[in-house]
Amino acid sequence: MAQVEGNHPTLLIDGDGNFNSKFVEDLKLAAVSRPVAVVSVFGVQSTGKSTLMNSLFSTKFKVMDASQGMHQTTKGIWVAKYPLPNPNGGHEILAVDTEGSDGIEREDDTKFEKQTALFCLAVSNTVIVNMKCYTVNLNNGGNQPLLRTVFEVMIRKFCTPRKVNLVFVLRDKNKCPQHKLEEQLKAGMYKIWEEMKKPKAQLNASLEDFFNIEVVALSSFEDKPEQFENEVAGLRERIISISTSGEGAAGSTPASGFADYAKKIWDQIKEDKDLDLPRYRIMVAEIRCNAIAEEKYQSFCKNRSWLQIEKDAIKVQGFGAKVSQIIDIYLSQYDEEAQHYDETKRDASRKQLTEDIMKVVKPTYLSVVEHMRHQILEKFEEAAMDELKENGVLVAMNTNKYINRFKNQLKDAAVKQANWNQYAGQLIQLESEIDHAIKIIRDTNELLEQKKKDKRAFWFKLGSVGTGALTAATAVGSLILAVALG
Ligand SMILES: Nc1nc2c(ncn2[C@@H]2O[C@H](COP(=O)(O)OP(=O)(O)OP(=O)(O)O)[C@@H](O)[C@H]2O)c(=O)[nH]1
Ligand SMILES: [Mg+2]
Repeated sequence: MAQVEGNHPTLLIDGDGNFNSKFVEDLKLAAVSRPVAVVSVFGVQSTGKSTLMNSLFSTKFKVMDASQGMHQTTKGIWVAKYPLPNPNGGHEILAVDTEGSDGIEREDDTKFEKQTALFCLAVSNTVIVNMKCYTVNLNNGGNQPLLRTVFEVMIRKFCTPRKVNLVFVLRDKNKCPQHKLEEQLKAGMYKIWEEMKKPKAQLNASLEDFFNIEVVALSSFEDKPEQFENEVAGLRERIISISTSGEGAAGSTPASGFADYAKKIWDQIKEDKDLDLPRYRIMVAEIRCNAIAEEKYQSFCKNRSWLQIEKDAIKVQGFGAKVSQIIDIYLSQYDEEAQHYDETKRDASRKQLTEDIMKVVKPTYLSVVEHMRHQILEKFEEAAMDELKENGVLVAMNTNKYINRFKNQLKDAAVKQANWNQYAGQLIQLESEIDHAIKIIRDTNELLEQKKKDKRAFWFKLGSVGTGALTAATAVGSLILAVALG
């Protein structure tokens, strides 16, 4: 696998326990929607943890400069991104490097060490325990207390039991065959496990209920660098494979939401509370899905094409298709960014986003439809007047023609994502407006006809008086009536 320029790490939690919420921005993960797979390392101080992570993930964690003497290098908890784009089935791989245990710097204070172990177990898909080969019997080199800590926090601190990949990386491979080393290491682990005081509910739990254990021995990075690199390549493949299959601690929490998730866990650890990972995942899903939806809503409101349509709505041809297309852009972006969050929370925020966008779109849509209805009604009235002129009466107008035309226009204006009824109400309104128009035209016509009749009656009455003097007037009146009646 070709390596690319490694990513620089950023501080996740400093040595005093302060959480750096900005790490997601530091690592440019804020817009990354694919889920994270986390691989962390811990082990005794100066055993080559940072060196191993750098070799595995092309990261640039700080390593000890031996020319300055043996000393603690990594303080606190650091994180870096494995820089290969989309390395394995869409996961973003985060490497977490930790402060070594058993250093003189913290004297007998093991609180931070316990918190670190718990944090790594809580956020990681895979935890690497780094140790020198010659310390495998666990009676020296500080590994025994470290493993006891790991096992204890795992069995005590999680509300729901879960499984973590625990990969023991034995450094500076010696002549002792790997299966022997593995046997010895496991014997020591089972001993610690058996002796450990377990909570009542977990009295019969086995190590394998909590861990998928793997053991790998590596040649010395210093003395056999080529062999070391080759072996690390195989280890990298294995670790990526086990870290990206199965659910993992963060579930499918996307990289963009990982800061909220990790922060929640660290806060609980500092307060010495038990960890409820499924609940944090849901909480983070709710916060993040709402935030994504809000961002998409704001972007829609500022979209230039939409603002143009809103301005010239009644002149826009194919209003519905155009608006639906713009809305689709933002709903698809939402789907993409929220895809890995809890489904229920994701769906709820999407529904809210759609409703919010519709509140913006609806007044414009209504003005378009109203305009269309007025135009259809105008056309109908014109046709009715023409018919009246031609036939003298309004017999049976083909109103269906206008209703169907309006139906087609409504289809054109329909916004496909809308959650309001776009047809029934509008059609009923047009039908009643047409009926009303027919009634008005008929009534007016009848009134006119009546007036004409009244006029005729008047002139006939006048004509029947029969005096010579009036004959001329009658003739004019008849003429006017004739003219008036056309
Ligand atoms: N013998 C040997 N030395 C190594 C190996 N890997 C790294 N080193 C050296 O060990 C020293 C410590 O390496 P780091 O990677 O800083 O060790 P670390 O465990 O991260 O140290 P802390 O962060 O202080 O706990 C450096 O001088 C490395 O060059 C190895 O495989 N074998
Ligand atoms: Mg280090």
